[in-house]
Amino acid sequence: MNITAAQAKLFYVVSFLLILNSNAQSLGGYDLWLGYSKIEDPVRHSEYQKLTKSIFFSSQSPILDTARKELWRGIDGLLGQPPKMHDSLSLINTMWVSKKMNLGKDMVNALKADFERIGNEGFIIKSLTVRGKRILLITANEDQGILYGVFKLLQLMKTHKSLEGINVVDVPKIQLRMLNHWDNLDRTVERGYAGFSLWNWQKLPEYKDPRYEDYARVNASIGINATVLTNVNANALVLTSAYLEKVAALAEIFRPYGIKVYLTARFSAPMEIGGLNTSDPLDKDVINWWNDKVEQIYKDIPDFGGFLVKANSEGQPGPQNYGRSHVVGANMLANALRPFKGIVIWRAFVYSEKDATDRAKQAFKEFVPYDGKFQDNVLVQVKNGPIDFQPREPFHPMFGAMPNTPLVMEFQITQEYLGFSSHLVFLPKLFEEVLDAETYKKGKNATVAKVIDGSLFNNKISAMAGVANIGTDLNWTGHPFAQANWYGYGRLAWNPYLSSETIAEEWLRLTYTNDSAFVEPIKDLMIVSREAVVNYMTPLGLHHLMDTGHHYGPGPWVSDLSRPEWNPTYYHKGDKEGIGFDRTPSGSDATSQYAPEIAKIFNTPETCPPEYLLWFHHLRWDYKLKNGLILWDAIALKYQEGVNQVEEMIGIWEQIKSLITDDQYDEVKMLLEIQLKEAKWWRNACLLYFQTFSGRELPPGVEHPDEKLEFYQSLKFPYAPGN
Ligand code: GCW
Repeated sequence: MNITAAQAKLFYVVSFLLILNSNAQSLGGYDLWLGYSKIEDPVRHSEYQKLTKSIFFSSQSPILDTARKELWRGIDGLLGQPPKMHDSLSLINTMWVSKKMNLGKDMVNALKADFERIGNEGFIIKSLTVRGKRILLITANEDQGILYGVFKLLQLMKTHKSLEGINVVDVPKIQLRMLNHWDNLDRTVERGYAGFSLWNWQKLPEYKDPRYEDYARVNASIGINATVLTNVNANALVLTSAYLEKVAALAEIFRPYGIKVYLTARFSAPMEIGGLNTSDPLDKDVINWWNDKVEQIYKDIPDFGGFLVKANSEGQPGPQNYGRSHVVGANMLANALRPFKGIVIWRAFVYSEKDATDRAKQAFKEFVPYDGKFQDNVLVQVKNGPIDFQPREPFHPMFGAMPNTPLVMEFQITQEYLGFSSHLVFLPKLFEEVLDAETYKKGKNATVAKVIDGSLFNNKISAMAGVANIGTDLNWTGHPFAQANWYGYGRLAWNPYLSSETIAEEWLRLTYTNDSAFVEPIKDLMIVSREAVVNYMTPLGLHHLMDTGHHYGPGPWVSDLSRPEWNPTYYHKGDKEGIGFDRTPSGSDATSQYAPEIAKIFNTPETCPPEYLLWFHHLRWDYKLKNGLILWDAIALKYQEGVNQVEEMIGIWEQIKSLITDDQYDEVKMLLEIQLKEAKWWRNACLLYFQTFSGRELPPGVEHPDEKLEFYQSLKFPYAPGN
């Protein structure tokens, strides 16, 4: 090495160290689970080095280019030196990355069964012997499969998995794996707790923030292939030419990552931006307007995905404004999109202030009779539970009740009712509980996951949607552990049968370290976190006790809102006698919307799982639970248990201090302290309030509140985010 080269190397090393240093201080978390730092384990390092010494990778498309770039970047980082990549195949290649069409006949024949399984998006990673030489093969039918295969390989390497004899055949079980952004055109994010919207509409289309590509890359790494850019409380302006140009710019950036763009369609757009005097879906001019609009969109965005629509829900306009049904409205849009293979996703989140029956029953009542009446490019999107993204709800009874309509699962990744981005709550535990729930439609073993992936009723199209928790915060999600919810959502959209433990472990290894002294205890912390939030907010089936509007903190006493079902008192129905919502046949009869096998279990308090007890029953304060406690004591002890669980989480976190950087440690520690303070706030406020009905003392083991009820009731949060 001559002097200049040595100097250059020194300069490189020094600047690299400087970057590392500044990363730790100011860019902590930006890389999410995709940081590629050098693998220290010498055994794995040398194994991977041998396998990736010479890579054949012929790329002839934008998506393959993306895959190739990622592979290069990953190996360069993980092994500390860039790989040699070749466009043409030779026997020196130790690794082949190639689509099926570029493989030899013999190999295609040998892998025939696998190729038949993996469809357009699946992939194969295999260790093979070709003419006496070991090679590592990544192959797929289509480009997108190669991209996912590359990400998978890099994840395996990052988590130090041996690639000797590897044989992975993986295919997504759900076709559309979507994010729903509730992002407004002014860049505020409804229920967003991680800064502002990523989409800088003001500077688009010319200014393409590099973060857009980072966003696409991260999503592709977990298999997300669709994104709805705008809020379901929609603004018609996004459908004007000026905005569509901007949408097209984003679509172009996302395309090489296999991600399609969707928009929310405001039903009154023909009037608001089209100059018509009606938006009646049966009006000829309205139909023509949408047809022209869709044609215009596809001119700019040839692979545009379609529309997501919130109609006649919480004041949004819809077909019912003209006396037409959801079916008529959805099918009108579906007709406009069909020639371009676009789809309509119509939300079932409806409840009317004019319907005095139980809100939990309304979506089912309104939508189930429409089963089979929607066009085949319409999907109906249903929230996981019948009320609204509570810490715990039973699964929505619509799942399983509409065999002839593809239903989209809507999960909320952003923590509207779960402590915003201040509380550590690992949501895959919640998602898993819903997906694993038994519907008893078509007999046993008919889980919600099977409804969603289309396997139970043989639906031709399947989808899952997650309301994004992403914003302009440096680490994207506010709480570092909220990244795990984004990651975990993507993994479950790919495979709704994965366990939350598996997901937690993957994420921890990819994000923090492979050291099991860290991974094992923190995995336990994550798993317990979901039950903790249920316990300190809404134990034993209580729900919607959050303070009004912003949903931050407890407000179980709120009873003065214009719509009855916006009041927490509507949900807990606490009185001198007892507490809980009677949804059995003697009450609202919501249980009859479930299969008889389940209704039977829910209908009697003795058989109802304790976690849903007060969801389905109004019980006396001295009702005796199976565990021997009277209801009042059980509620109080659950609130205390939630607080104790957060204390345990802090204890676990303190134990791993030496295993991560100070910045990483401190950030989560501070947030956990907030969580503890707020868990106590929840316990105190709710117990003091419910005590005004029960008139009973707190049982031993429950800490006494340090303030009076009036104090908690006087707290106001005019600037709580996301509202
Ligand atoms: O939970 C409610 C939220 C609203 C949201 C609505 C919905 C986008 O509080 O902010 O609106 O659900 O899902 O449409």
